[in-house]
Amino acid sequence: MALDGFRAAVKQGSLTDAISNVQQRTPESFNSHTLHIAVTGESGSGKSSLINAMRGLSAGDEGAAETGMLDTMTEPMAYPDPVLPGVTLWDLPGVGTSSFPLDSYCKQLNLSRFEFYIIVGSQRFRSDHARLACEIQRMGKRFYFVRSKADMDLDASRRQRPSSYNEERILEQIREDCRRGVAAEGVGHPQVFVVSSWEPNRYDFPLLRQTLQTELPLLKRHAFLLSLPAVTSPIINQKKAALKAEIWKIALFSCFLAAVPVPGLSFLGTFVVFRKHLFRYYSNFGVDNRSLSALAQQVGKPVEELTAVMTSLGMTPMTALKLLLDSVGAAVMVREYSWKRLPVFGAMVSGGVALITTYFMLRKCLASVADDTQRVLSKALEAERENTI
Ligand SMILES: Nc1nc2c(ncn2[C@@H]2O[C@H](COP(=O)(O)OP(=O)(O)OP(=O)(O)O)[C@@H](O)[C@H]2O)c(=O)[nH]1
Ligand SMILES: [Mg+2]
Repeated sequence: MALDGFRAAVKQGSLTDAISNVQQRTPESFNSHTLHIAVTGESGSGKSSLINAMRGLSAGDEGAAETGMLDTMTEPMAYPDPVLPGVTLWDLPGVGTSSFPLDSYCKQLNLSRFEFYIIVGSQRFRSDHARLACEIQRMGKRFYFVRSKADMDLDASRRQRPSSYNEERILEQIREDCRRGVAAEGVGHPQVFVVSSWEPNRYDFPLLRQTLQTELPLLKRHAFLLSLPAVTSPIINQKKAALKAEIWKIALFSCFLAAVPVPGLSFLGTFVVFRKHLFRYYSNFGVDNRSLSALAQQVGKPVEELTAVMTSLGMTPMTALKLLLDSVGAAVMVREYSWKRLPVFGAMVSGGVALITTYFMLRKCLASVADDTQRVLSKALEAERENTI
């Protein structure tokens, strides 16, 4: 997917243009992107059978995923969806086995590399599912919860209470149990489907396929937005490196200014230089007040939500003033005290302090403005994701 316009806007420090570039993309522009869907869940819950059913295959057919009572799977296996364009279904080992205990499951399988998830459960909603749902939420990603083996539940109910048997009521009870379980993890409107992979024409199986098909362009856009922070990071680092390379020149200027024998000039000069460059960094990266307001408006969020992630705001000129008072103040005292007796020594001390203070403070500022830019962009993209679905 062409990202030149987006990259150029970030490089120029125009975050609003970068977000406009994203907003202007039509759903069709994501068609070429392959959505990687991880089918995960407890061991033996019917993940592989679900993938086979989604691909119109039965266990044992050529190219079908391995199913059975034994958990032998160690590596995720990829299966292209034959109907949905640009969809790869990944059959994952079950969670909570001796090879894949819950605590290390996400890390072992590098779960974050997938873009969308289907959590498959075959019994009551369990804590393993809750943990998986939480982890997926934490990554800013989405999932469907599929409750499999509905045929077994219905069968059991028919045998136990044949007189009061009501298929739709039982299915709704199962859906409700799953929804409650997922919602308890803070997921607003969990999408729950009750299916039987043995009967792909019944229960919620057709709805699952239909929903996936309908939401596909949005899910692909969501995945695209999630991939952007990784694209912006090297651009911001490059900008940071370029600005960092010139800090020593600015520091040298402060040093000369500090050596001039005018009382207070050292302090004032360093402060003015610092203030000028701090504001320059803000506008260079596109996180000055005006740009932030425009960006917030563009993504439909209050500006406070964007500024909340910025740590460099603690480095206002006033705080810098305080810092400078502490560090440069000492040098000024030395210089002013020793000026008459040891003028060269005085000038060297105040110049040296101004050089070191300016150099390290500007480096620190630059690093935090660059980090803030990455965080603000991620926040703006997160807002865009919320606007997507
Ligand atoms: N009755 C019924 N049995 C099912 C259904 N789906 C899967 N099974 C059975 O459940 C068992 C496990 O199914 P798999 O698809 O291998 O489950 P899995 O989640 O891939 O298992 P692991 O990969 O070992 O974690 C198999 O014996 C399947 O035949 C279903 O919808 N209904
Ligand atoms: Mg399997």
